[in-house]
Amino acid sequence: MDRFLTADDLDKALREDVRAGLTTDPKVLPPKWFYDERGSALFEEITRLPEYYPTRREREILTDQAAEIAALSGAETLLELGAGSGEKTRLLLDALSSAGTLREYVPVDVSGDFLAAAAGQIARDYPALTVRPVAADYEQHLHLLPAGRNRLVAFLGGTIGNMPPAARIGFLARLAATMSEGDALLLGVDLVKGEQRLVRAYDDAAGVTAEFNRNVLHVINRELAADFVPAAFEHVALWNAADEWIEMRLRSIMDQSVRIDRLDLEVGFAAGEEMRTEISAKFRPDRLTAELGAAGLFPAARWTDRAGDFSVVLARP
Ligand code: AVJ
Repeated sequence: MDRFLTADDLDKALREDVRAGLTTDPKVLPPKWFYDERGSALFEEITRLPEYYPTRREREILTDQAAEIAALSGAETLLELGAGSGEKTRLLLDALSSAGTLREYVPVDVSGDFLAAAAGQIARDYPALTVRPVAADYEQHLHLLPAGRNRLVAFLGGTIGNMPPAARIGFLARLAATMSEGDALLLGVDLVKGEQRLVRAYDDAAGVTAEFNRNVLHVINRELAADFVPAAFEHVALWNAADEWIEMRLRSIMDQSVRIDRLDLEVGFAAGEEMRTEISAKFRPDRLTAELGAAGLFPAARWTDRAGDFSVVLARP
């Protein structure tokens, strides 16, 4: 496995993010730290909730369109950013294998351990494929990913919505800079829709998303020897209409002070104080086309599910 990111790098990044985020006003934590083993399991549970439609809608699109995606891309390499647990991956691998062009699968993820396990399983199930996992942060290491002809870069799930607009535009431009003629980006984005459905998707009745949100506090407790009491924070999900994104926050239910030993830091929270833990931007097709175009990427095809909730775009440099 190629490793551009070690456990030490991750540890340092977490320390920097937590120190910076808890010493600024308003406080903020980046969403990438949700996903330890428990957080990843909670996210899997979210994808099966009745309120959380994006995963089902994207699966519908990929199921219906995989053969066309394969034909249009003619991909020899599937490079997957933020390699998930594999269901969407398999839809694409099956279609690209049937099309006869695919040789190589490159899953990219920050978690080396998770990646090794997932890649091993894919390698067993697709013996004709070269599987080459890369432990990397796609916000930092795009230029280090393996080059090749006719690559399909898949960035699915709507995860691009976690980046604030400036970061997103930088990311797309850096990605475009690594792409050549014959390469394509397969991008999944959630679409703007009525506020109620959006908020419910991020504030489910069973409270799984609330637990997922608070999981970042468990991660900080374990990794940085902190003493957050997760139950002393309540889950908040709101639609920011001006920016067209969902925000998740953690609201302190009382005046409290938290000690983060490994940072030698003491942080106070006022009762009612809110700390932002995630944005999940929702897109309008025209705005997405404009953003892609600004990065030098041009949609060759776009699909939506039958309900019009989610969109997958195939874009080329
Ligand atoms: C995995 C980033 C696409 O933003 O919808 C789910 C994460 N957060 N519920 C999203 C998430 C709360 C999810 N992504």
